[in-house]
Amino acid sequence: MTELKESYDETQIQVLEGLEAVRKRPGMYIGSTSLRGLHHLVYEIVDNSIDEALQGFCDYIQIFIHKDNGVTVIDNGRGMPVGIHPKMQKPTVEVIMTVLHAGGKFGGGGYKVSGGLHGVGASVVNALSKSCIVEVEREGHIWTQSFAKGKVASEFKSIGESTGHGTKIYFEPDPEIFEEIDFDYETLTNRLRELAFLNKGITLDFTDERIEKKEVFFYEGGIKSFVTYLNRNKESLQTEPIYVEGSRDDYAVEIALEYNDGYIENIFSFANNIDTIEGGTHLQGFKSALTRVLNDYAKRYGYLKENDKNLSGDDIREGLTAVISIKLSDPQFEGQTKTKLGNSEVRGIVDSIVGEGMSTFLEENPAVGKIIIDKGLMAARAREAARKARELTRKSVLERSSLPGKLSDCASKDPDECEIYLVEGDSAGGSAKQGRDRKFQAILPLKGKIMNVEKARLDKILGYEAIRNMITAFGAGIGKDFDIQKIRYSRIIIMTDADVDGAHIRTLLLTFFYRYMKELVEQGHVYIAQPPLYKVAKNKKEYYTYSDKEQDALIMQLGGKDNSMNIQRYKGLGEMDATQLWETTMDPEKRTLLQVNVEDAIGADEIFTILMGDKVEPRRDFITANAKKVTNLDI
Ligand code: 28F
Repeated sequence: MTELKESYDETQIQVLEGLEAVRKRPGMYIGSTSLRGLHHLVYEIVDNSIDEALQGFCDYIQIFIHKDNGVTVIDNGRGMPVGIHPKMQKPTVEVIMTVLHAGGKFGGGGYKVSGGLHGVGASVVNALSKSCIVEVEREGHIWTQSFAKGKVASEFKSIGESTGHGTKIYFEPDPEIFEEIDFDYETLTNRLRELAFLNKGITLDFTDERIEKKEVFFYEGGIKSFVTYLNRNKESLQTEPIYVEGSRDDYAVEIALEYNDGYIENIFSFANNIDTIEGGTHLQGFKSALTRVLNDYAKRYGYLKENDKNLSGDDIREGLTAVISIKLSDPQFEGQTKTKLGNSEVRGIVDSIVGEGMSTFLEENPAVGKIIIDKGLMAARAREAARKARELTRKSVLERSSLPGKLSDCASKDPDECEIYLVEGDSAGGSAKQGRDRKFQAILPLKGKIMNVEKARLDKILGYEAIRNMITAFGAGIGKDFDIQKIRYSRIIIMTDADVDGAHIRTLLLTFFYRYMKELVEQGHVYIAQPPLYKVAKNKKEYYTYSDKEQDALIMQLGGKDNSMNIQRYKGLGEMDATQLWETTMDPEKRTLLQVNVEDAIGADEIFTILMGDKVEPRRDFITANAKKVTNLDI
């Protein structure tokens, strides 16, 4: 046996062990085997095409979801190299598809952006696919090789001639691995749209053959178009977003920003096309540059006098929508979910690029400068009022004795087992109080209308008793002071009537939580109680149903409507007595709760803006298009 042969065998064994490991513990490589992990497969492959595009060799990517949930991705790049890999002594395509981490660095120079959060590439997708076929057009030929569960199923060979160039990968997710293999149209289009925004000039052409739908994403303006898109349902204060780009060494920075007439700060940051939900040094650099440049500008042009206090970062970011995108060759991701950019050198780079770009813009566009500074000055005045109001609530939160009088607290003080019902109206509140298990269930009746927090600042919101009561009862503060560690209940349960008013209050509450106690929603602490719609009594037996569909089914089951049957339709919680409310809606053994989750912050912001914002038209469109979703609160 020659030495070469021996090392070949060794690498062969390593390859098998590598992909075996992926199949044994898929979660380690793609996060999970749920829908999220499934979609990750598509992102891995598309990211490889995007990498090819970022190096300047590809501008068109097609994505197909076939009827059986097989996926094809095609790009018009150079095509994977078709020669023999010098070190591995086998076709490079086979190496890319079967060796874990192969292709980690693409060529020289360019950013290896690939891999979403996990950066593991095509071999992982191959390992987790029942079948996978690669086709490469390059050097006058069409080349192909196929695989099954990561193992070679056919040798790499030419199957014809072609003058084209590019890479095509077909894969069929392995149902032995994934809990579900049904791709979600919205999830895919949202990510593909985002990729098109983040990589201007690239066309992402998506076809879902299951529903015969096609969408093409292409944005000449890149993240500038992204900001326009994010603000599309808001009243913008500018004619177009401000756009700044620049690069230092291996770092390419782009930012786009636009103010709207609202009060919400909406900044999305990305590093190598990955959504850095937890922020990081690029975000810090952006914020510090923006605050500095705008204060300098305000001083220089007399908006702020010599002795005036500077505008705070929060003042300056009120009503700001921005996207920050950085591409770098060695990103360090930190934080709980590995979505925080850690590279310390990035802070100064982004700060200096944004600082220069923004200064130049303001000098050239004083009218926009005035609008932004005026907005910041208004925010500063309101902030002072809000600070005073917040101080008051904080004091009352600290003194346990001053829990709201309306609150019927539970006996337990262990947040993990405690829950609080937010109940619409005093009479339902009374039944809930009587019916509850006071060991772990607290009741807070909410009287009157909750205000629309989307249209007001914190100081005004705190003027509402219902809001103050919630803040005090929860015990975790609000807004910037909100600290989820201090929360007194692990489940916040909204219990409203099953009518339009109930739905309205529910939306208002959710908006409030999302805007001012975001972690509550993000970490799944918020629930919607499901009171029954009907009670049916027949032969001394009582049945409760929770939807019209369930009701129809029950009546069928009971042999159809007749005189011996008594049907009651509940119009409000107040029509149930304490026992009924407990049995149908509050008893953990019997109730169903809808957990509110906000997977996608961009989508969530959009829904709240549409539902609660000023523009009537998008709201009407949204409600008609999503009538079902809204009632299910499937946000
Ligand atoms: C449908 C998915 O995977 N596209 C790809 C390329 C192009 C090259 C490449 C890929 C070189 C050193 C491995 C071509 N010519 N689409 C894709 N397009 N991989 S994947 O090279 C692989 C690396 O180690 C390519 C010259 N250099 C690179």
